[in-house]
Amino acid sequence: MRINRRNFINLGSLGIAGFTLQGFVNKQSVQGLKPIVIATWDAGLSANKAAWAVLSKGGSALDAVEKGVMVTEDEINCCVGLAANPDRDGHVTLDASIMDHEFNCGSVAFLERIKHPISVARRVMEKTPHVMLVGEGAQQFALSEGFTLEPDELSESADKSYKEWLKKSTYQPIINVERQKSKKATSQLDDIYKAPAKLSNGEWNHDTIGMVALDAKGNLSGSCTTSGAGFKLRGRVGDSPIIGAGLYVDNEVGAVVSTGQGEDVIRVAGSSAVVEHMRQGKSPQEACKLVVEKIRRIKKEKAADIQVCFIALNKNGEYGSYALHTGFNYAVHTAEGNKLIESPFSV
Ligand code: SD4
Repeated sequence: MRINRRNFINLGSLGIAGFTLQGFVNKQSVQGLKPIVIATWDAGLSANKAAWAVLSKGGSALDAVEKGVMVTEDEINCCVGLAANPDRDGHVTLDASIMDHEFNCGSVAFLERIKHPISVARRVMEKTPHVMLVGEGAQQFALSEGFTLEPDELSESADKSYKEWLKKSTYQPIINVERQKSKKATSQLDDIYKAPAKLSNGEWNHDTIGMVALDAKGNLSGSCTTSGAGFKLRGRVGDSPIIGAGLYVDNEVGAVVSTGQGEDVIRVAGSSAVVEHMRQGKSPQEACKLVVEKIRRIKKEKAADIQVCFIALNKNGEYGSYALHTGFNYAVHTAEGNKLIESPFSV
């Protein structure tokens, strides 16, 4: 969902968020309660609400993270799901992954015309001996599982953005800090990637929802679903469906999900790396920070042109996040309510 300030206030007044703490900077990983669910970006508020409906009744973290992100996949004019921006050839292609507390995992990538990629990913996990299905094969599998083939057409807002993009057919990244907005792309990847950003017109601009949850039984699960990067090269797949990169769950330690420029999350096996830092005793926030800083070191001056963010939840219900740049937020739902937290960041 592209949420501008006005929509954001409306969400609050509609009671979608129990309460919000916009502007609150989470300085430390927070001692959490059980059950708990956390999800990326402001769209996480409504996704959390659906996940909480499962968790609060004693449901499993796995069901919660599927039901939660389905809400975002369903949004009209959303950045996630079939209403999102298309690739360069004008087709929406979707990636998703899911992982439970027993290292079971499933994912789909380059999936077209299926409304709920997260549920297809779950079927891959539960009904096949595989972890990942892509493209036409993933679509065929979805159809064989009873999913419906949706029309091959763009949402109204995506159609508008695509026509606008076609005028130049180039892409300058929009960075989520004002001072960087005028910078030129420094690599081909940056050129094709539309970085998650808060635009100067107040709209949020991102393409992914990632969610991790701890249920009443103490089990962790995670999910991630995305349209990837708007106007990407056809066939481009990001971090979100790559287990260990966009999502990782180790029930002894914690669960992590990422958003931002997937290429740079993949090259450091980002979510798995965050889990390993937590295993070594780091708090969720410290663990996220270590991996973000590694990406910053690798990217050098090109780090100015990308955004990368992680959220992490450990076995004790403690959570935290870290982003490369300002502008990233995430939603946390416990028995105390549903709140939006501004993430700490590196530069
Ligand atoms: C990707 N990580 O495909 C995703 C993009 C994203 O908000 O997070 N956008 O690289």
